[in-house]
Amino acid sequence: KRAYPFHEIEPKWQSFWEKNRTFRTPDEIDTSKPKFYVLDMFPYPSYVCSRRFIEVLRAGLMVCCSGAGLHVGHPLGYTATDILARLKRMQGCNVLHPMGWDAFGLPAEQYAIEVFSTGTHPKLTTLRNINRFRTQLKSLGFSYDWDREISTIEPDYYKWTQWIYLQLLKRGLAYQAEVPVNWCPALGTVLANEEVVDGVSERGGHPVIRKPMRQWMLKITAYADRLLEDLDDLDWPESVKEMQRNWIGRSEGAELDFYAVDSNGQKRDIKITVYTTRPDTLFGATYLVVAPEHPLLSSLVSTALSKNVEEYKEIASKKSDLERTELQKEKTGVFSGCYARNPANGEAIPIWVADYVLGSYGTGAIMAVPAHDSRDHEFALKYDIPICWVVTPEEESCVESRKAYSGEGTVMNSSNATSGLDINGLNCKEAASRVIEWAEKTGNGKKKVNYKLRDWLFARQRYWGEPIPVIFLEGTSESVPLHETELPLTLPELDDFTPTGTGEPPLSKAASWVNTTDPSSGKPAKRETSTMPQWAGSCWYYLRFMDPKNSKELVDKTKERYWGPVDVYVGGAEHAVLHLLYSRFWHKVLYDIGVVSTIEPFKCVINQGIILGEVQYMACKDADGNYVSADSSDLSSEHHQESIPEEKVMKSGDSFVLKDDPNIRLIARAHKMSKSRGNVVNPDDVVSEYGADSLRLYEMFMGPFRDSKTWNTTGIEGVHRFLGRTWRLIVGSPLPDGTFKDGSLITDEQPTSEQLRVTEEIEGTRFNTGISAMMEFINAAYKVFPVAIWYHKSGFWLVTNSE
Ligand code: ANZ
Repeated sequence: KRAYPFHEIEPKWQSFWEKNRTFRTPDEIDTSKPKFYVLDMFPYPSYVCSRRFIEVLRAGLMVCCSGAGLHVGHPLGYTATDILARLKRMQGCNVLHPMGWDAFGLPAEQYAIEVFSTGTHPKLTTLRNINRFRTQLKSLGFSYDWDREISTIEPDYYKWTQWIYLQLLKRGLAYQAEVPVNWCPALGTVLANEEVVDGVSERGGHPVIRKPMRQWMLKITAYADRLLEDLDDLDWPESVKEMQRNWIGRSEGAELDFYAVDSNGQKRDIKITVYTTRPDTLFGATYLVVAPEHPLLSSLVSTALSKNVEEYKEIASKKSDLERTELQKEKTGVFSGCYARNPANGEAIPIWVADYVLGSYGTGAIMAVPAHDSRDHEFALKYDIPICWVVTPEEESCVESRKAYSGEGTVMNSSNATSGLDINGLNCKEAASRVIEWAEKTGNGKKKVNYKLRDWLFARQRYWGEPIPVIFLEGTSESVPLHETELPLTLPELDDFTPTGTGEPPLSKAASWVNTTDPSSGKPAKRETSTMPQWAGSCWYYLRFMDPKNSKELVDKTKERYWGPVDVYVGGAEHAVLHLLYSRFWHKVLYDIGVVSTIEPFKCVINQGIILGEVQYMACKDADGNYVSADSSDLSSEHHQESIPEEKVMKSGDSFVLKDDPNIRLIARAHKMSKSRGNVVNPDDVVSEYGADSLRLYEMFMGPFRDSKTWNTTGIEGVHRFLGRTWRLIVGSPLPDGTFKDGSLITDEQPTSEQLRVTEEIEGTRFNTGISAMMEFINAAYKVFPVAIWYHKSGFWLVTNSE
């Protein structure tokens, strides 16, 4: 039996494809044919290093630093899109299936700084990583049109990223503002809210603090409603759409005005406006809370309490928004010494300062209704503030349960002759509209829609990014955009690009680049020294693939109209709110200025599942070294765990046991692949041992494409054998003269039902079941054809099957 010679087959075809540019999509195409644009989220060609990995590299413990590379998660998505691209080509579509590099940004720069000495230019490390990624992708046999390869760090490309920025400026969608930003001292830059997770930087896990700074912002909030509404018609995972909805966070309510009062109950000239989604509970507001960063706070606080409040503000400034708003966290606050008048019933209620209210949301102040909001309830109990029930729950009362009732019901205790407001007996919805109506009539407030979405902080104090095409007239903070003809504004060479630590961007060190003149007035000017954030280049790259070499336009209109939007976009679920929201925003702006013809960039988005490392089996052992079953009731902390190799493990029902002693149940668990666990599978190793097709086929066969799956080496051997059998059935059997010839199994017949089934499964992206169908087919074929049928130029050959 002949071994499947993938070592010969794969390089042969890969170089054939390369030489003949087989998968090239020509510039001029027959546009009467249907199109199919299938895209992978282009990779970030930089290793996102763990701290430990960097330490190991630094200590020289790793002999060779191969740097970046693909992990087995990449080929999962790339194989799926490759299958779709090949299928659609066979079905007669014009297919666009390109690949490129998202190569600017913090991780790439951090990689250059941390792994190599500060003298290594990020461009160097980035280009090297790109070369490695490209070689790996080619060795996997993907059918990309390499003629369309783009990289976000090339001036030809970022010229257009800068051009889009100028359009944003022109439309007032880019502006400068002094805002409290997420400052990361370790990375020496500010970060977007989306880049801060649990109070630390998403990349690297460095602490982040809040600090006011003057920054470029993009007005994504101006598109909040459209970003929300247009989600409905997209063929995207429901979970991603829901994450975007929550991120945009639209809520309807009211802004209500409370006036501060002095100790005699006299109205002072300080108006505190609160945002509430429950105006129906106005009579139940027994205190107000202002955020520690509220601008009116200093004028509210009594001298006796100002030291208290200052200390509290200091502590709060060190916490992240997430920490502050976490429901489980104990609420803290300090009394301001000041009172306000509830406009509905005239009562004076205390004003507190508490960090569970955020300065950046709504108005930064709330009316607290402890009876009907759990945070307020907890706070009121802790600080002994009255609780006033104003909504009767439909079911049993919550008064005894000492819990807030936040549901709907009938309003009570809510009538006052002086204010003229009476909402008793109404249901919550009616009551809410009545309160808004009353507030608008009496000048106490108005209806208000709020969004959680914030404007996008669009500047980084880092070197490795697109320069922002703006200058400042010397001595002023007046910004002047570059003229479009001055683009691209290229990034200057710098020897030392490390962050300065002061917030002053590294580019400020490039004196000859920074100092320039304003072309229209001839006056001296300075360039903006912050760069664009990592996400800029990826916001629009899918458009450039349609027309990658155009030097006159971002994309030719006719080409865009033919190829847009992307039909299938495959990538990781981690991009649900960052990249996928930002690019939708830019796309809509480009739509508004007539650059693109569709309102959405990606018709269908699919998230591939995560590939977990091989299942690891652990046995429990007691202090004397005896195995104890994992389901034993007398397991205690004295027991430790021992890793058991797979060959000593046996399946028993739903669980795993020791082969030698089936009474001993084991713990079986799959973990995320990580260097520290030592369970990382390197795709290069798999390719050299089993071939690219085995890797690809295995990853598609592992399970449903969207689910997370565990790696299993036995599984890859299985599909490798299947490939061998298939090959032997079709091309690998000897001819009568003992030689092997290229050829194909020929039939004039209609497609078999298996063939149709495979097409259906691929179109439904159920690759694993499609492969099962092929396996069934090959098994059946071995039974039906005792011989393999060979076609040769000189006629037909009948060949005895070798199996
Ligand atoms: C009174 C009230 C009574 C509230 C009640 C809720 C329940 P959304 O927009 O859905 O997130 N809130 C307003 N601004 C806030 C801020 N800056 N930081 C923290 N909390 C804030 O929820 C809006 C509700 O969250 C508002 O409605 C307000 O509390 C609180 F029974 O006002 B509510």
